[in-house]
Amino acid sequence: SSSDSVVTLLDYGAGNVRSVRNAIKHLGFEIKDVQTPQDILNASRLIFPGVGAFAPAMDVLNNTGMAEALCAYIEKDHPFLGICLGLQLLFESSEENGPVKGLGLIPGTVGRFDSSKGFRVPHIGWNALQVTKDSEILDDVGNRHVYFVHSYRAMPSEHNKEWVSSTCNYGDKFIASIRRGNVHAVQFHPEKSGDVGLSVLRRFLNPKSNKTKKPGEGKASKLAQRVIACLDVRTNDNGDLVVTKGDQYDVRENTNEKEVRNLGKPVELAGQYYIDGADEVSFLNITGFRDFPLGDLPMLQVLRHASEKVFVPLTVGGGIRDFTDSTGRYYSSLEVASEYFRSGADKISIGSDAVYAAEEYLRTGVKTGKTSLEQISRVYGNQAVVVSIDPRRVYVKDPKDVQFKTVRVSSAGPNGEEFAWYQCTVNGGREGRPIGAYELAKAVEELGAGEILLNCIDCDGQGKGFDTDLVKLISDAVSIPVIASSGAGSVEHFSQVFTKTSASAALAAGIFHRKEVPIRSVKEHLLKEGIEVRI
Ligand code: 1PR
Repeated sequence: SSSDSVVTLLDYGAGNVRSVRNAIKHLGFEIKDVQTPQDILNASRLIFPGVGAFAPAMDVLNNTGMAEALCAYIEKDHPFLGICLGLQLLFESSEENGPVKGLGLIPGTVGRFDSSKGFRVPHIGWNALQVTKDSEILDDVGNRHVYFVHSYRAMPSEHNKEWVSSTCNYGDKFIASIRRGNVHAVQFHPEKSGDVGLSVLRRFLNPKSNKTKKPGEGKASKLAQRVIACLDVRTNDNGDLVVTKGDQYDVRENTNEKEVRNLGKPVELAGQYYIDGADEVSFLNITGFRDFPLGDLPMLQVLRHASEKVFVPLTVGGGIRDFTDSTGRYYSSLEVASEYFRSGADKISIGSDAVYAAEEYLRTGVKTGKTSLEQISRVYGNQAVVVSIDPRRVYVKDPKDVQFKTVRVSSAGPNGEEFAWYQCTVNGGREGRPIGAYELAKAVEELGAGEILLNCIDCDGQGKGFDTDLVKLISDAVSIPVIASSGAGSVEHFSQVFTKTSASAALAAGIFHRKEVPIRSVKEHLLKEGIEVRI
């Protein structure tokens, strides 16, 4: 194939660059993987998606001689595109588990966002760029949103301003992209930013493409609230993997066959929701607590196929914990999560295992570093780890009757109770545990969770709205983003949860599977209510 359609990709094996591969292929290019430093020097154009943490990345680059080759390649002004950590590594150093020396091509130190400024860290979601220099590859971005997911950022200064091509406001005005000649790097994820992101990659890969500026028609000004489509997945009674949906977690039809509700095929539905404007797509393997996720390969196949056509973040949960299979082979939760990442997941979500980890942590006050939550966030970064909470509302007459945090409920309980706590459950809501959602959320934030997916068994599938008492309790309790889930039945339910709580995202399933309300209508309603959304 002519070198014109070949892109050299530097994948040092730290995590999920499958989505970058898929985006490059989607744009009609072939990939040549870097095997040796010489491959870098021979490249006609090079894409470097940095994934994971700064220090391990620099270790690999230094130990393989790739750091030196990268610097030589960039100093010759050959076409280069760094993504996320691939931008940060160009700087002098980073404070992440640092200070750690970077490639030193751009003056400045990469530092952590300061959550005390009231901005949730990690910075996860769709934000707006202020383009400060003609950067060519950003010509189609205009005022559209692009997807960020990071806790560290590089700051513009007198010493690096010749490099800065765009900034983004999130507490700090940080560097969103750099450009000098043919050398580009972006802090956001073009492979996860929908059609806007694909246009950035297309312009990098096709520099001769039409130069006409088509500024995006969006009205991006700040971090958008996310609307997430969720697909509960399990095998039905004759072994097919289907999208199902619980009614208060009961997924069986109330017919005499009591078959598993079947709402469609996972990959098809995910592709449809991407086209309809979902900001993220989540797959929940709801029988993962008993089947072995790597055993039921279909789930990995679903991810591989979905990530070939869904260019917004994919989260997968269900069954992420240590496991010994029937032959006695032990798999750590890290191995299970790594398999999901390799198959195309950008984030994984942990349910039951996080409850056990939080109970243990609250009992001992000690971080062992051995829980699935701690191990996966240490290797992949906490922005890749979501904790999914399955709470059920327990009304109490008097808060003093329980040792868990209670809220004054907006509508009284069956016996006029004015308070409630939210009991966590494991195994898909089947077993109640001695810990409240409030205590769990604060504990898992300490243990390294990057985001909370907050379900509510009572509201699940009822279509009567989110439990805003619960969402407010939890989103006020932590400084990581909280995704409200369960109960969406109308477009108003989405604007209610965003105006009554500080949820960063709203997730829904049934309302979309039952084709009651298209995702686009939800976003148009939110826009009308003055809520920032990605269009
Ligand atoms: O415990 O780590 O194996 O994870 C299990 C995961 O599967 C958890 O995220 C848990 O929430 C989910 N899960 C387990 N059983 C069920 C079930 O329904 N029987 N799904 C289940 C829970 C939450 C969302 C749902 C929202 C919105 N459902 O998937 O989509 O509640 O629903 P709605 O908009 O239709 O109201 P582990």
